[in-house]
Amino acid sequence: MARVVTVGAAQLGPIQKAESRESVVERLCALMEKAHRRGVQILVYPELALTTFFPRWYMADWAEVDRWFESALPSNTTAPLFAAARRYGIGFHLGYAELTQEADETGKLRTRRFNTAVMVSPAGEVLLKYRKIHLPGHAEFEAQRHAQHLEKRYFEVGNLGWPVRRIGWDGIAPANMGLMICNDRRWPEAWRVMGLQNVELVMLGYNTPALNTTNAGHESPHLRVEHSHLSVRAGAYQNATWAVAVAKAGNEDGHELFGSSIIVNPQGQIVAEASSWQDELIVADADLDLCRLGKTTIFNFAAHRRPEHYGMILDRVGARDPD
Ligand code: ING
Repeated sequence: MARVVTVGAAQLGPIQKAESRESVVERLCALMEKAHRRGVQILVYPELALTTFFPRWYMADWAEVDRWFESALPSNTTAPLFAAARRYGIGFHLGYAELTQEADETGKLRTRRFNTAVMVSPAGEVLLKYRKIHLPGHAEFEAQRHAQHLEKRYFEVGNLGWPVRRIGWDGIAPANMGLMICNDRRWPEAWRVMGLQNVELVMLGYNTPALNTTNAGHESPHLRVEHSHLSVRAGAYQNATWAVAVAKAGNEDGHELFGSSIIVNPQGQIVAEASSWQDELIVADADLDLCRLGKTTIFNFAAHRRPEHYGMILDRVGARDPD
């Protein structure tokens, strides 16, 4: 019996600083209603899907910063999305800024902030949670930049690893699902940690500037999309998994993010791609058994990997010239 799951990528157009959460949640629900009409069973929203990409702004006042975070999910504001999921029987992935009171590795209870993504069942249960590990950009204000990219200031490095979990519910075949977020897609390590857990469906959201934030000119717009697609296609192919990569796109208060959301099969082929920079739904029937070919031949890790030669990948952080 083939395990086919109909997945949807719910690309979001721009969210302006001034747009309310309520308005955004209405947009998310409208996309979910459209997904329901298209027979979607799992719907993937972008990274930080409830707000503008606020790390582009320097904020000195932490009370102002925390207004971009969720201290509970669901909350009164996001409850309509959870209600829609129950109504339509759709599971969904959502990226958001997580504010939590939690002990750190020293055992000290304190306020902690993460760039987080969750996979939620139609019944509203959080089945999988991930906190972004690869945080790009910088931690302090940099005057020369056309836009800041302060994820290292506002978020801690994620502390949940890259968990993969076999997830199913009434109506869909169980699948090994995993999450990553945005910049993670550029690092093969993130894909391989999930590949070693036999992941079959990787879900990721992204907010990626269409222009280099220092306007240094390199990596022109078409290359930025190409590098995003290259990363996702390579990760999916080299770990024989489906991947859904979903953008928040468009011009947010004068700063452009590119769209080009894609659904990629375990052969690394793009099977669906968004064509706008607005709210847009793309859909694909993901036959999870397509993962088997790669996992049992070219990427049969047990048969072909040689970890005894991979030590440098763990031992070294930065690159350095040969001795
Ligand atoms: N955004 C970007 C991303 O990794 C970036 C940051 C852009 C890094 C372009 C490198 C090149 O897609 C986030 N939010 O990680």
